Amino acid sequence: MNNPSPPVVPRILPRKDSSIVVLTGAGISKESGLDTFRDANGIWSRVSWEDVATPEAFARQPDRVHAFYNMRRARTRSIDVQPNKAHLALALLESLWPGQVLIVTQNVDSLHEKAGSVNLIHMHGNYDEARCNFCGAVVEWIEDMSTEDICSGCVRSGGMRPNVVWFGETPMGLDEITEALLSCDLFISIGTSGNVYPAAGFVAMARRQEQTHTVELNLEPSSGAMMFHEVHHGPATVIVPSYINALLAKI
Ligand code: BV8
Repeated sequence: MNNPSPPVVPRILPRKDSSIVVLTGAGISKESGLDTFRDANGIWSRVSWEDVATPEAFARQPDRVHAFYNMRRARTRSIDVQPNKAHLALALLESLWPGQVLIVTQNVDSLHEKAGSVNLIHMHGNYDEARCNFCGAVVEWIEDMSTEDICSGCVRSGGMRPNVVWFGETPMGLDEITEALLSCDLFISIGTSGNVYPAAGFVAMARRQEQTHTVELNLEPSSGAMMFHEVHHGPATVIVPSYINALLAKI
């Protein structure tokens, strides 16, 4: 039995009425069985984002883009992919913390919702939804998608796409996210490499406020690790519950 990891000891404990913004990336879903993007055998090591995650790619080869998202959506819906202790710790924080807790996820899976998180923004969308390129209608989508599918809004086919944000497209919820970042007391970044903007710039935005404390909880230092006041490295299912429990022990 390997030795249990030592508990994470927060360097600064926020006031009980503090507002908290949490940014998550693919690393928080890794221990649920979903691949990250830029790790050694990550998604972008097998397929180029220019071929499957841009509007140009969808216009050029929609079937290939649909196949990419159909495979990932089906993987997420398989029974062995469930929220892990890190997702559950964040849902517990939201339910018990006296102050405001907002989760901003770059992930397009629904594991935060399944863990019980409610105050949640999918800034890169969600592949459990489809959007019509013609009329903009957004509907829940759990099966495979193809160019044959007909929009329930405008009744046209060929326009249905995953409701995700591709490179070069504007992320969702930016006004609400910016407002929360510029007024929060604690910004926590979990499971993201800090390579994709504007999310990678959120720590700098949060630090514009003198009172905001910034924490990175990641398997290893991200590209922006030096921007954080406090960093803890290890698997999310270990360091996130440990950090959250230390916060909740204070209330
Ligand atoms: C925008 C789609 C303007 C959904 C994704 C040149 C051309 C075009 C664009 C640009 C350009 N140069 C810069 C840009 C901007 C571009 C960008 O940043 N490009 C990068 C590559 C340089 N950004 C955009 O285009 C964005 N839009 O800028 O619009 C704008 C801006 C502001 C205001 C108005 C308009 C749109 C970006 C969204 C692109 N869509 N995906 C999907 O298919 O999933 S990006 C993709 O990367 C995912 O969404 C993913 O979430 C995101 C970030 O990746 P991470 O989540 O960080 O995952 P990664 O694998 O990188 O890292 C995982 C981390 O976890 C690692 O650090 C690892 O150590 C850690 N980890 C692993 N295991 C664990 C763990 N941690 C804890 N525990 C573990 N067990």
